[in-house]
Amino acid sequence: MRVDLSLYLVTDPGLCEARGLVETVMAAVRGGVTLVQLRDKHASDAELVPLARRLKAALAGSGVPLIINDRLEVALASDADGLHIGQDDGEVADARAALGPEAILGLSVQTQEQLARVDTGRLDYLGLGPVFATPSKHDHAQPLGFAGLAELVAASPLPTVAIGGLNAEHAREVYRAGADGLAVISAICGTPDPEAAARTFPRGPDDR
Ligand code: TZP
Ligand code: MG
Repeated sequence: MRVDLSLYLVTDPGLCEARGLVETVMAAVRGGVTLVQLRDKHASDAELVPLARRLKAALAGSGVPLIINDRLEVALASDADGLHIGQDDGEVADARAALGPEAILGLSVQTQEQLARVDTGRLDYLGLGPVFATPSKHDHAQPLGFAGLAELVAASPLPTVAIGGLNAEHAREVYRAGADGLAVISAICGTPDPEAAARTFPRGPDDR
């Protein structure tokens, strides 16, 4: 499935708490977010399913797909549009088999070795990062910088989205590295006005 990766919002339960998670996401969508990932490392599946369903209902009609981080069962139970998994979150083949051919399936990649093993035919995109060190992900891999990002993008068989410590100021360098977009948590969720924050990002490489 072709997916618009240009401004990919990843949620964080703490940073989205002030306004409410669904409110925060919808404000960001009004500001131009093209894809939303529900990410919560601590909530149980039973807690996440109703939240995912509310988010899916809120996004209906916006054209913005909902991706679930890590939890295949939550993605299935909430009728989300897709799943994003990391290197230790199970087999891509199993996730694709369970989700079906129409779902969006993304994988996090941090190194050339991981890239060489990517199951290209079953994935829609790769998340590459972290570009910079970030407090939003504990125990993240060694930051890539823009040079490392560019090397991974050049070798990627799939569309790519850069992640990790990114804000609108970095968009030019991310696109110069060849990525298809930016994925952010704090640059949108961690601001008092997520809609305005989203608007500061360019809509792809040719905007601005
Ligand atoms: N994966 C790599 S870095 C990261 C994830 C989920 C966190 C990105 O958050 P922020 O606040 O945009 O740096
Ligand atoms: Mg994961």
